[in-house]
Amino acid sequence: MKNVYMRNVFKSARLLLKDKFIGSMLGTFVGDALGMPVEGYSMEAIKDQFGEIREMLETRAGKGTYTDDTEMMIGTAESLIECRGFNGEHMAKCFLENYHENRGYGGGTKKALSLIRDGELWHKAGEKVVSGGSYGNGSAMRMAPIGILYFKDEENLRKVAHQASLITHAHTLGKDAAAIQAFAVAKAIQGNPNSALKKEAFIDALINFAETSELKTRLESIKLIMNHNVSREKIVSILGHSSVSFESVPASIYSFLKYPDSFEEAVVYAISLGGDTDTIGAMTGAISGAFLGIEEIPERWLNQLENTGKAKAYVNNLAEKLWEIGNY
Ligand code: AR6
Ligand code: MG
Repeated sequence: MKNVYMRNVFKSARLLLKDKFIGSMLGTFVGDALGMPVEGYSMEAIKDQFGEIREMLETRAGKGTYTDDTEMMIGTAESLIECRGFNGEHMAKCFLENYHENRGYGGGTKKALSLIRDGELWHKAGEKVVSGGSYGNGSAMRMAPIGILYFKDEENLRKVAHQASLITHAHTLGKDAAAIQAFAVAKAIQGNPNSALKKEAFIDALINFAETSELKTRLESIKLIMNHNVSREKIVSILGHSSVSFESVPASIYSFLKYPDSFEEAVVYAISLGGDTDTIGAMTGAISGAFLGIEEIPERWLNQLENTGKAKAYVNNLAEKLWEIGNY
């Protein structure tokens, strides 16, 4: 039996839930920071230059630096806490207040936020970014707080995920991917880390939840391949690893399902796929952290997270507040 299981066996269900809330939000942060230095690299380039990414790398911005993924997750949580639930205008305001150009925002998000800054309504800007709205992963990446707060309420979770996505990503695929990512976090929160994850039931729930054929098809592919030895190359050719949401969300779900009992292995694997490594790392970290809890996130990674401004302690605190307002 793994140590993490032994630790959790002696914890009350309520405290384990708190660990899982914190695990999902700090899991996002850790995956984001670990993947950031190799964002945009191919799988081969990562392998040639680093073997695999198992330590926080030094970058110009420092070690353990977070990007837009974590910054927007923080804004999402702040707004849910302050409003005791979803309020689109307020959430958009939080995104704007937290915005730092140098955190590496995607083009669609930048445009939506600048339209809102110039006076556009929070629910209209996302439609004006590109015809039909963006289906980038910029809304799915920030879903941990929604997945954890609404983990018992599937239909509210979907509604809130869609609305929160709409602020920047209005495309049906962007909204569906965001809701699926939030739902994956919710299902992971519901899971008992003291016994092996029921992988079939997990992926079946996600397949049933998906509303678009693009996402349903990829989730069905995951179900077919998840118990077989499939090369990374093949995984990337089947699921994709780019910053479009219907590739990176399935890639993250697959990474979690490949290593459900190890946060470290799941996130290292996610980043090894290359492409949008910080966001695939962040979304894998959100799901894995929600299943296993904060105690299973390697301390050496947590200790290297950037320590200025709204960093580790702040994110930890937001997760605790979400746990408190959920009244579990
Ligand atoms: N039609 C064609 N291509 C699209 C469409 C569309 N409707 N929507 C998105 N794309 P974007 P993000 C493609 O710009 O989601 C940061 O590193 C298009 O190629 O909305 O906010 C974050 O951390 C576009 O460039 O950005 C994320 O990891 C791409 O999807 C990442 O960037 C991304 O959509 C994306 O952030
Ligand atoms: Mg990214």
